[in-house]
Amino acid sequence: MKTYKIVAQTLLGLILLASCKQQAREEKNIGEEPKKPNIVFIYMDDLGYGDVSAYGATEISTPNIDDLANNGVKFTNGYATSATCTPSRYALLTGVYPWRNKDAKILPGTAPLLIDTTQVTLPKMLKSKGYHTGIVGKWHLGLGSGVVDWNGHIAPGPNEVGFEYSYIMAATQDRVPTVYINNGYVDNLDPKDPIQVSYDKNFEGEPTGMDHPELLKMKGDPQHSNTIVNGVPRIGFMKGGESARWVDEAMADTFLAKAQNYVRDHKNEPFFLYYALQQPHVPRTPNSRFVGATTMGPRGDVIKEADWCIGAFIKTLEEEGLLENTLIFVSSDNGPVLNDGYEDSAIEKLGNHKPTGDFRGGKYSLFEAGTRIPFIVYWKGKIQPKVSNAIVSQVDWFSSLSSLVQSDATTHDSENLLNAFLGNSEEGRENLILEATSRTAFRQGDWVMIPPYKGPKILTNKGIETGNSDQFQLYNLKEDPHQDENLAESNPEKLQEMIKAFEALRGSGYGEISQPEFD
Ligand code: NG6
Ligand code: CA
Repeated sequence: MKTYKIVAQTLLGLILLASCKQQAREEKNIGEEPKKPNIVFIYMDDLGYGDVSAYGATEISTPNIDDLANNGVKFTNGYATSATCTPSRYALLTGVYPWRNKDAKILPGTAPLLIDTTQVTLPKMLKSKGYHTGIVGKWHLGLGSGVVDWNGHIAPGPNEVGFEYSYIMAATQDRVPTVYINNGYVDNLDPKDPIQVSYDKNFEGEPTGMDHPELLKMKGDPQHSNTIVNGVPRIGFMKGGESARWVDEAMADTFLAKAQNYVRDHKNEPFFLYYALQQPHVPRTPNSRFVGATTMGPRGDVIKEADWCIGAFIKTLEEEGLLENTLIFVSSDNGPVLNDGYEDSAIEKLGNHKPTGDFRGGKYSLFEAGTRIPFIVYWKGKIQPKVSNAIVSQVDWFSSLSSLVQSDATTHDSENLLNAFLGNSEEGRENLILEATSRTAFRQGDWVMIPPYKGPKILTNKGIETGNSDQFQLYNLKEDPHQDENLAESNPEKLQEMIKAFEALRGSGYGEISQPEFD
């Protein structure tokens, strides 16, 4: 009986002590500045609107992305600024529409840095507000300022435009150099085996996919048939750097581990992490754990792999006690493509899966599927789950986050849509300029206007319609999301109104551009 009394008293004491401490903590918070949330971008490469089960996919399930979509704000009118990678990433980091910079096109692996080092960038802005800033994954915004020596300090690059930590691939998984770059230095490089890279000509004695098809585990088209690395032929030529070459099947785990370590290393300060996954861009090389995870072959399997990585990454935030204090954006740099240069049976094994959802076009296209992508904002405990139809663009992340951290940095193109992103408002943009391979189109309200452009109407190998036409095109997305009925002739007033509003923002001369061939 006595022992029972002592235990009960001790327990009561402990409870009282705990509640006093809690009260003290709460009191201390009154009048304090709100704590800065960590900010994370989870950015996929070529993931389509219809590739995610929360966005309607039925033939593939993406439970970890779905968790974020279903417990955050799931945008149905969310856009990448461009239907290809480099321009979208440029806009994301600068808050400037990519068509304002004529060099913001798909870059070779040897291209110089596209962002001016004096330019305001999202990571610089966050850094000025006390954030630590890091990038892990795909860069594709150019490196250096001329001819790069891959064996020395590779700069300027991410570290010169605002990132304090960078662990990147230079361009794309299908382009040389096929090495990771750690804060400006090629990782695991043996100085006795220097790297040389060229996009003009091969190095003597180096086998290419063209001359040595017997060395290939995956066949490429002529553009993807230069230097062979790990049995995969690439775009561009490379020699040396054997110990530094990445293993494609380990790339997802490599980037995930770097992203997780970044979180652990910086958990005691506000951080911004741009985690740029490589999937499902070509070459699709799932880790053996995911081979056969779907019936769709490598494209489906790498989507499962990426979804798993996202789950593992979120778990790390949770384990570190950071999930309630981290604002997470999940999206993709452009729409989907099946055949993008390698024979990996993406078309043959597609089955009933619809990567574009109900939209027309795909990567490289001015039709909706080029730029309408999954767009999710998640903040555990702070954002009420909702589906939002507000028109939002990744170019708006800059000004919205600037507002969140109470910076006064804004740009002409980037709108402060913080309330929409946090699910507190349905108000998005009134209009938006869309871009695909340097051509531009205009969305305003429910309407889209595509000016006439020269060039192929369809990329035949890919089966993707480009949006090119001799005529103006006008669609009402509310009634006709698949853009089947061109209303330009039947509604000339609306067409003129759209052209006028577009030209007021874009200027004239936009019609001179024609689409380069991507087949
Ligand atoms: C194209 C490549 C394509 C892909 C793309 C970049 C050819 C014919 N096609 O030029 O395979 O690498 O560039 O994709 O070379 S992106 O997602 O980075 O924009
Ligand atoms: Ca891409």
